[in-house]
Amino acid sequence: MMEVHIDEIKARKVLDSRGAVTVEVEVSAGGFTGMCSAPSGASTGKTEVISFPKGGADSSLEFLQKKLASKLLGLNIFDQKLIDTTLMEVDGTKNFANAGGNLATAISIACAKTASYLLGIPMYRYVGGAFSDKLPRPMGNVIGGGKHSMNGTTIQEFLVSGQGKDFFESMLINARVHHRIGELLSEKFPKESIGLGDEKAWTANVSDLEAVEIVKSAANEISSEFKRPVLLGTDFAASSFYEKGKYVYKKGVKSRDEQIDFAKSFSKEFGFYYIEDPLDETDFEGFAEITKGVGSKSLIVGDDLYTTNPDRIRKGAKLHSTNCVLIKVNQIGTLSKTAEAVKVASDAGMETTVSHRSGETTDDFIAHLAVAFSSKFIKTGTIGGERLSKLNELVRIEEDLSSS
Ligand code: 2PG
Ligand code: MG
Repeated sequence: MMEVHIDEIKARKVLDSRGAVTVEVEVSAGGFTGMCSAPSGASTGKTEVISFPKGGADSSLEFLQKKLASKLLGLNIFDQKLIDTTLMEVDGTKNFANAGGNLATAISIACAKTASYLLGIPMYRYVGGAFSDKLPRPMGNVIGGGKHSMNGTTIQEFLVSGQGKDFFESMLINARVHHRIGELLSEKFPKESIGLGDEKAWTANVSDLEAVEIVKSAANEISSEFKRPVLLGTDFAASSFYEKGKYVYKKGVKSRDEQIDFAKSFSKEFGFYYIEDPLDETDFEGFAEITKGVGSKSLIVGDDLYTTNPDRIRKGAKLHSTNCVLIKVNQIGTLSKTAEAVKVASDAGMETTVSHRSGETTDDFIAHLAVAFSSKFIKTGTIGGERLSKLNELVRIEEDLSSS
């Protein structure tokens, strides 16, 4: 293995797209510096690592200065596994309670960027290898609610995925569906102002079923205009409205069995291709029931269910809980563990979707990871600078791939 030692690590506080404090890290080795700033979720899974220790980002920075930096300095930048195990060992907890998962994520990714700069290759190729050449399709949030907005739908996300002739056209289709939904909502509510949620999806006082209709009709229109298919998706984020064994919607309550049937109807009746977290994060068996019912037609995706944790994905694979796994680095805290999660999923024949968080930074590392991991989708919004930094980077990657 080539050896170039880490000679400097700097970290600072910056704000994310919600205006919340997060950390940005710079790692230098051999005259090159990689930088990464970590995102944060709002509908976090119970088993994901914690973003910040009790004292917040300041405690993360103090931990870096007092405990972590001395152990990382001098390590070989190309030994990502050793860097990541050092992060875990020095933290000393299972959930990055001392360092904070956001600091760990930012260091881990910054190291991979520095290594790729030293080699003079893009990060997707450093992480994915010589044969990583598959682009994901964009899965973009167009109407949202749940924990991402005030007074929106109970279901957290209604998504679309344009199947354009190239990545640019796919993301343009998603943006056009988003625009069209804005028009449809203002026709429906001429006297009300309509807003955008955390991920820049529309948020309005519509029921979940009204949202289904609006998304379907806008997607159909834009699909005809472009003469390209537009897939429909949803992220229930069901744990966020699960209370004492029931699913509590703004309008009405569903039992577990009713929720399972409702989730299946998204595939069977409404024609949705992508269905994320339709049940509470502990219900591996219920997920399996949905996958058994509609998994041949639709992707059933585990996010809070797995929290990018290889052991939980192994359990889901054994039980056939889902046929797709959502991948978020800061749910598990390191690139090595994330790559292991992807491997477990792929070995079990499951697809992966690399995802943003609702509180994002303009960092584009997930664009590179989606290509490195040959993921089927990248879920990263439709509009908004912090979302477009990833989407536009994929346009550049597509160009890079077609010229190589
Ligand atoms: C999700 C994500 C991203 P958050 O649930 O999939 O859309 O939300 O980052 O709030 O967990
Ligand atoms: Mg989710």
